[in-house]
Amino acid sequence: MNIIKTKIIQCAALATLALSPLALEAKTINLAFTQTMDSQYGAAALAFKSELEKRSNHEFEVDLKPAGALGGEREVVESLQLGIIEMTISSTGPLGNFDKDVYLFDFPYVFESYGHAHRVLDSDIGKGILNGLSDHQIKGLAWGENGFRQLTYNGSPILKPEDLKGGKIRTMENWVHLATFNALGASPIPMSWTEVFTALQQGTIDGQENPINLAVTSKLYEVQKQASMTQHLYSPAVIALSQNYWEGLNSDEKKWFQESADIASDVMRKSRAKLESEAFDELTKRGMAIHKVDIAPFVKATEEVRHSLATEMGFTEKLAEIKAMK
Ligand code: EAX
Repeated sequence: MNIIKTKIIQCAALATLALSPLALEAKTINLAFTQTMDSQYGAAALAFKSELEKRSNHEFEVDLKPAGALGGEREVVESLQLGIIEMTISSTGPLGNFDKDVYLFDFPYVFESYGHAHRVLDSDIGKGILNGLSDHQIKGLAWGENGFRQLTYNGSPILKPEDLKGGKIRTMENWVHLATFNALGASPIPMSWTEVFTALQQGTIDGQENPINLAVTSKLYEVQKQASMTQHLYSPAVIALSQNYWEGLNSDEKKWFQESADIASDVMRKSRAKLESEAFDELTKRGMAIHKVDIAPFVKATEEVRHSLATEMGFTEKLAEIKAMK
């Protein structure tokens, strides 16, 4: 082959490459979360991925990083603020440390049902808090759902606050939660979720609290014998982007991200409901004893947190507004 012919072939190959959509390099987004792919977090992340990739004709690709692959929730939120990680679906547990207003959702026995929680999150109060995250370099796209938190533990059944006395219960890194478990008489230990399974296995802690379906997807039944349906907190999740990343998107791209997050939010609520309804049978089958409890004494024991602490934080009116939406 002579040199001219070779050049022509090379040019043609380059031209094809330039026109081919494969030659456009997709923008990859890391989406980090601490729970497994079979949890409601995994379901929401998959929904977001498929919606965004479809809408953007694969101009964006979403790389899912489940099970704490990029760190615990507090670390991931910090990385989002710095623009090191693009996206997360996180419980709001660590968010109050960055934006005080999020603590409003951390008071015990404020939400009475899922309907109540959804009404609040979808109202101006919920939207205001979501939008306020932008002041802290976090773009809250939508509320997702973690769920009502229940206790799992080893030892004798916990049916009233006195049974919790001295129990080493892991809480999220959230001081309203810590105050709540202190008020209940436990010895709370704040810890990242990524360390909980090992801590339960080694007996560093006696128990933990989370939506009951996470005990199935995270195999807590391997290290926990009992569960009590204390329903002490409603825990939202946030579907969030690094604010920096958001600001770099054009208006079409922002629309794709927003629509995909709205769909993921809906998927997350539905997935939580399904997984929670299946969890009781599954955990019983796996050998855990699940106790229904009278929550009245738990509500009473945490009264002080809802009063003094809420007053100190300037939340009295907002909490009353939330309670009235039940
Ligand atoms: O995001 O840390 C926690 O207990 C969270 O609820 C959990 O990881 C789900």
